[in-house]
Amino acid sequence: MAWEYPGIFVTLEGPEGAGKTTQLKLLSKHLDVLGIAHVVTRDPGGTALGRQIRRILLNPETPVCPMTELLLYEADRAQHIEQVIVPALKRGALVLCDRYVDSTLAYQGYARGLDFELIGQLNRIATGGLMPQLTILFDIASEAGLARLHPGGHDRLEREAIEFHHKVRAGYLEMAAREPGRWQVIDATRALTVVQDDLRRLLSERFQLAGLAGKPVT
Ligand code: T5A
Repeated sequence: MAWEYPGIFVTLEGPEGAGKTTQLKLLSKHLDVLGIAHVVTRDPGGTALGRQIRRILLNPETPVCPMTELLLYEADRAQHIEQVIVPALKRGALVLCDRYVDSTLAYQGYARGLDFELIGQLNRIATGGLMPQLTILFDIASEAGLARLHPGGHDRLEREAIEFHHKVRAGYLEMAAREPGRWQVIDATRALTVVQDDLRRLLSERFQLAGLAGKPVT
């Protein structure tokens, strides 16, 4: 499908604790300095409705069946696409989204074991088929990522068994290998500033973002 918007759509993916949120904050500050119009958003929770869905999804006290889980992620996404992502792309902004449809394939498909065809269909229904132009995988071993997170305060997904998290990571690596034109993999185990350099370089190589790469990370 030809790209139909003046904006640019980039998604960040990865296992727990890979550092996506931290990297997006650093990048956003730098984009502000450069005056590049951008929107940082996240899936789930990029809208007011989505923040309510996110609380339900991540609450460790509430059991959620696999199909309910899938449908809640997709409901969040349908709202997010219509209310935030597509309007920003129409305005010509760079949209940087922390997780998107590939998270559903990794978590509900590879790890939870739900049917990939069904997930693909629901992803298309929720998004109208809108796919990112670039997806960056922040790759880290599951144990190392989980060890970075707050001890004792893990959310419902973070509390899954380590085998679940291994499947998530393996799924991501498989998807990235299968579609190298869209995916780029960053080694997320390195220092914050090194990872940030890589992120800026990848964006600059792919898109016309004046002055993004090659400046010291602050
Ligand atoms: N999910 C999501 C599904 O199951 N299906 C779906 O369809 C979707 C969309 C979302 C959960 O929902 C699941 C996936 C998730 O389990 P979330 O809180 O949004 O929940 O989950 P994450 O995106 O994984 O958030 P995390 O906080 O766990 O990971 P991040 O954002 O990758 O990591 P970040 O930046 O918060 O960093 C974590 C810690 O590591 C440190 C940071 O300071 C922080 O303390 N850190 C580093 N330390 C050392 N070196 C570095 N390079 C570091 N980078 C960060």
